[in-house]
This record gives sequence, C-alpha cells and structure tokens, in this order.
Amino acid sequence: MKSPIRVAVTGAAGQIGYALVFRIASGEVFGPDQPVILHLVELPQALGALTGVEMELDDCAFPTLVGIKKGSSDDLQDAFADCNYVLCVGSVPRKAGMERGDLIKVNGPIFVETGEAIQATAAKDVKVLVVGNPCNTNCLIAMHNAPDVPRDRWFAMTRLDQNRALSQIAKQSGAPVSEVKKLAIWGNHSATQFPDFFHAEVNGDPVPEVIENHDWLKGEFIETVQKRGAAIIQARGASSAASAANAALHTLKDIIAPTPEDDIFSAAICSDGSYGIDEGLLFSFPLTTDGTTHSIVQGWEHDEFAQQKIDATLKELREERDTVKDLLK
Ligand code: NAX
Repeated sequence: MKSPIRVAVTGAAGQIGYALVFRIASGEVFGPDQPVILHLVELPQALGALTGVEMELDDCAFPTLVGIKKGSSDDLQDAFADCNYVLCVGSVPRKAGMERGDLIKVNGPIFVETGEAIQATAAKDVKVLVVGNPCNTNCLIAMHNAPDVPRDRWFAMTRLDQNRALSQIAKQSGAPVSEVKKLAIWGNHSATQFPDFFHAEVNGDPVPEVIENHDWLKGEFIETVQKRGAAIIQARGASSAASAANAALHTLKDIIAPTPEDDIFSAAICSDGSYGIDEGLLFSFPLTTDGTTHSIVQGWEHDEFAQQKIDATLKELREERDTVKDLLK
C-alpha cells in the first residue's frame, strides 16, 4: 500500500464541498490503491455541520479514506499541515447589490492568510486549486503570499466553463461529448471568459467547419457559456454545486495524468507571458501535461474577433489585480 496523501478542502460543509469530499474519499481521483487523509476546513460557526459530513464519510466506509482531520479557518496553518493538495472552495459569496470589486475586497484577506499558511505548513510538493470566487484573483493573492511555493503549483478553476462549452458544442453538432476536443477557455472565470470554438474539434474536424451557423458560435454559444452560472441560479434557486464539484475533481485528474494527444485542458495558471498575457497574471489557457509538468499550448492563431475577446478578459483581470495590489507581496 502507498503512503497516504493529504487533501485539504476549505468550505467542506458548503454545497460544493458536500458534493466533492465523498468523491475524493472514494478513490475516484487518486486511484483505488492510494490512501487519502482528508483535511476538512470550515469557518468556526460551520464546524458543527462539518461534524455531520465527517459522520457521513465514516458511514461510507471507503477503503481509500484512512483519516479525517477537521480544521478551523481560525488556524489554517494547522488545517493545511503536510497537505499535498489544497482545494480552496470556501469564500464569502456575492450578496445582492455587491459589485465584483466589493467581493474581491472581502475575499482578498482570506487568501492572504491562505497563501501564508500553505507556505508555512503544507507539504513541499503541494498543489493548490482555487474554486472560491473570484477564483483567478483569489489564487493570485494566495500565490503572492506564498513566494516559496513554485508558481507552477497554482491553479484556478475554469474546467466547469470548459465542460459547459463541451456540452453546448456536442448538443449543437449532434456528436457525443466525448468527441469534442481542444475546447479551451481563455482568461477569467467570469462573464468575460472566452470559450474558444475556433480551435476546438468534433471528431477531429474544426468546429467552425462542423457547425456552419457561425452566428450561433459567435453569439449564443459564447453567451450561454459565459452566463451559465447565472442561468443555473435562476433555474435551481442555488448556484452550481454538483457540476462545480465535478469540475474540481476533473481538474485534479487533468493535472495528475498525461493529457491525451488529441486534447487539451483548461485551468487558470500563472502566465509566463505567452500570447501577450502579462507575466504573473492568473489566466486560463489551453494546457497539456505529461502528468508532472504542464505547459501552455503554443502557436494558436487568433483572428480579430477572438483577439478582442481575449483582450476584454485580460483587461478585466488587470483591473482585478489593481484592486488587490496592496495584498500582493
Ligand atoms: P456555500 O456557501 O454553499 O459554501 C461555502 C462554504 O465555505 C460554507 O460552508 C462556508 O462556511 C465556508 N467558508 C466561507 N469562508 C470560509 C473560509 N474563510 N474558510 C473556510 N471555509 C469558509 O458555497 P458553494 O456553493 O459551495 O460555493 C463555494 C465557492 O465556489 C463560492 O465562492 C462560489 O462563488 C464558487 N464557485 C466557483 C465556480 C468556479 O467555476 N470556479 C463555480 C461554482 C461556484 O460558484
């Protein structure tokens, strides 16, 4: 038996957390022969609810779950001690009347503490995935406050956007979702993101050839993906939870296993300056990995339409970075 890995999940008693931790415990991500110790982290007032989650995990009797540690957001250094993965799901949700800038300011200090604690006590090989919004900029803040943790360990989640885009293209083309590949998300996990249909393929053919209605691709498709989160809130009366948890697990699988040769995955990572994106910004790109080292897919050309979309999401991320500049070390 391998030695256990430790996976921390903040906001573990929230709706995404509840949809996430059982699947991690089941062995679905790290495999049936990889023991896992879960570090479940919550605000002090949610620790009671967290005990209920812990009891249910016990009651699943998962063979791969060999330990549970409960942690409080009051003591993140203890909560993240020796963790190999830290999934930052918990953050203050956007309330009615709150501007995006207000949300960034409320959540920023949480991610200062998160970064400091990861640097202080997490395992040397730690990888961090930020889900809590605004996830790109929260991740940027945490990364800056953990300067000793290499920059290729930081990810903010855009897999949900990628999956939403995959399923829209599958429906429109009539192909199964498994035949849609290379569908990248560029930029911010927000309504400015650019789901790049130009480089996507269905059964190996370019999407703009398979789907002849380019007005749909440039209009309704992009808008549906950009505004899917809001549409789900309206329909369900609550924000995406199962699909968001699924995307978080999907991202972990994306980064720990080699990418299939005919595909890419998307996550926001620390830009190296590729495609003219400011170095150091947390920006979503098309990525591939050998299971250890990921890299940005190079050489994709963008026409004027696509470049305008990328410029718009870049502008938004620069503004977010400026809003939190006091928190960046
Ligand atoms: P919930 O409000 O159901 O759960 C959040 C949980 O986090 C709560 O239990 C709360 O007690 C806890 N929490 C808050 N601050 C914390 C802190 N400082 N430390 C530890 N725990 C803390 O929200 P949920 O629906 O689970 O969403 C969680 C986050 O995911 C939100 O920020 C949401 O905006 C974000 N999302 C991100 C997505 C993405 O694609 N990147 C999509 C889904 C989701 O909207």
